[in-house]
Amino acid sequence: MSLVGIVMGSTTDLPVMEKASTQLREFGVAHTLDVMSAHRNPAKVADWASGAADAGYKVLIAGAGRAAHLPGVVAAHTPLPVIGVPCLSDHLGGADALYSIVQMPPGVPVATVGIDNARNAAILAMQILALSDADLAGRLARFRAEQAEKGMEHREIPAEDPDRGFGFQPG
Ligand code: RP5
Repeated sequence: MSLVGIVMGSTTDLPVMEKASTQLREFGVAHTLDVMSAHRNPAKVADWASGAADAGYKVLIAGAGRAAHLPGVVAAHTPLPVIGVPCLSDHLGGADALYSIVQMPPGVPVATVGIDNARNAAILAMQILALSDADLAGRLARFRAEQAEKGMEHREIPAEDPDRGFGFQPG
């Protein structure tokens, strides 16, 4: 059964939203990918989002660009947590989508990640799933530990070569 439902407003968003799918696949989390637009297929979106909880989904990820109303419309039709991904378009540097998604009025939240950051949406979705899945929580903890290791570097700089430390030139 698919636990995460990924939906996007257009196939234009696919290169971005596929990154969420790749991240979920890496952790073995079953999910679906759908393309449907809040303005071109409004009835389909309402239908999909209304039925998502009964279909077994636990978290939904919705990505869209421009006047990105899809995540908010999805959130309006489901009690499930919805994570919005603002997708970059050729106008306004993605700020249009970011503001549209993050500025949901109080009462119907959409957890919003950064522009084009579908990978973070997948990680956040898995963190939500991990609240009731100890095995997934363990894998996420290992993932965090690996990142911590990659984020640090230690270099031994011999006294006779004091310039060779992260490109830092002592002044
Ligand atoms: C939005 O408009 C979509 O989410 C997409 O990011 C953008 C452009 O869609 P297309 O006109 O390329 O289908 O609805």
